[in-house]
Amino acid sequence: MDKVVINVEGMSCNHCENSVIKAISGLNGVNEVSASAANKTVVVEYDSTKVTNDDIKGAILQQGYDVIEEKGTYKE
Ligand SMILES: [Cu+2]
Repeated sequence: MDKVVINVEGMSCNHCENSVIKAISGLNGVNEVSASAANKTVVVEYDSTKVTNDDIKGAILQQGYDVIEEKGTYKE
């Protein structure tokens, strides 16, 4: 399982966190998602053979939030 931390701009409350979590959870291959408006981060645990970072970023952008940078990917 791979894990990525993504810096996301624009999340301001619980509702924002939930929309991002819901969008990413809907992608095939995503195992676990957490989002923090306070930290401006989204952490995703996923299977890289099924879903890519670009797919995940796309889901965030589609919700109307900006992806600032990918802080790092690592295997778990
Ligand atoms: Cu919000």
